[in-house]
Amino acid sequence: MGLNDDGSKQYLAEIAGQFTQGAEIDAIAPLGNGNINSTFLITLKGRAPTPNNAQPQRFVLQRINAQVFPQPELVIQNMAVLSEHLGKPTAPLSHRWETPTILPTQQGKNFWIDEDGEYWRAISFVENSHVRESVEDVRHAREVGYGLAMFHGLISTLNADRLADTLPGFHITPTYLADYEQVLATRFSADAADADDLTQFCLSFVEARRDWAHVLEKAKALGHLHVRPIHGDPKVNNILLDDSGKAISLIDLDTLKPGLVHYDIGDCLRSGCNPLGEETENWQHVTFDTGLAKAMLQGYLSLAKDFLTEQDYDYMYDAIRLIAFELGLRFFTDYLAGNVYFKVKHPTHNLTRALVQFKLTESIEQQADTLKAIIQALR
Ligand code: GN1
Ligand code: MG
Repeated sequence: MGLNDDGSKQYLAEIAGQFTQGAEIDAIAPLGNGNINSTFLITLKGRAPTPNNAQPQRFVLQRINAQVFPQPELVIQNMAVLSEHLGKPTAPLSHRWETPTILPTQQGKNFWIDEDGEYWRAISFVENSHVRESVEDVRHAREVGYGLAMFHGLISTLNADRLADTLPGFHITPTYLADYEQVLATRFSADAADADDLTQFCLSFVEARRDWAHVLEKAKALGHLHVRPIHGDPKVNNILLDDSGKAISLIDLDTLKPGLVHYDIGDCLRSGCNPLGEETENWQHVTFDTGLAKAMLQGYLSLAKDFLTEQDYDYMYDAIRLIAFELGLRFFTDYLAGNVYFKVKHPTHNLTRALVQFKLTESIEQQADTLKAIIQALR
């Protein structure tokens, strides 16, 4: 059956019922604004919040988009590997930190496949937390950076070989360029003279950065940078805060897989240092805030300096520039392809999103010296 984010309540209740261990459902509500999966918050009847969440009152129900993740069971398997890794005894943490875990079905399985072959899973909900859509101030920026480093630190001892590559090509910019070429060939004549002005702007923008866009993959091939477990999507609204504003969780573990920490650093900064946010319509005025970037990097490096190499710092500026550019390229390609990957609210949504990321990239480029100096001072 087709399902939009409002869903069919009865159908959703049936699916959620697979994970409730007999408890009755009180409420089902859409959660967050993810671009790929469908996510719901389930509240159970007759439960009250407990300190250790032993009998959770709420949990997250998610349908994994199988068009994006060709093997949804591997996404779930990676999360199980992470839970097992985090379950191992370590030195006590200095403050609260929670990582969502998988909740089993009645039959003790990690997911439920519905009659249409869709994969559903339940995940613990981090109580007493809140999420913000954009970075509010320097203190928040520092916490976002700290949260990413906390997560990187926890997974730095996990062997990347234990994680499946759930999304081949994810954050490999040359792969996105190749996809883009293919879509272009089907859309335009050789000179693309038939494209409108905004499309022309995007086409030239990509063209001018085509060679440089290989920078991180080249560094990987040269052995300058090394693959390790990464989060894959550490945007601001995936970092939860407690009431005092401290980072306490990095959620949305769909893209946990082997990669470069640079993908995460770039993604975190492109998301957090864009005060207008990635969904703004006002793309002409998008800028990259280097003050927030400095605070975010300070927060990140306060922990991450322990596991970064000198060469990791050498590619930090490029990473920040590249992931903004890459996301713009992904949105633009999807716009040209007819919006087949990212959920959209209107036909030009992905074009506007691409323009936002390209303007952000431009702003990063204009402030290259400032950013490089910030990174240099923090080494
Ligand atoms: C997608 O679905 P969501 O919002 O968690 C995308 C990320 C992008 C992000 C941009 C698997 O994440 O890579 O950065 O949109 N996830 C995937 O908002 O492609
Ligand atoms: Mg995500």
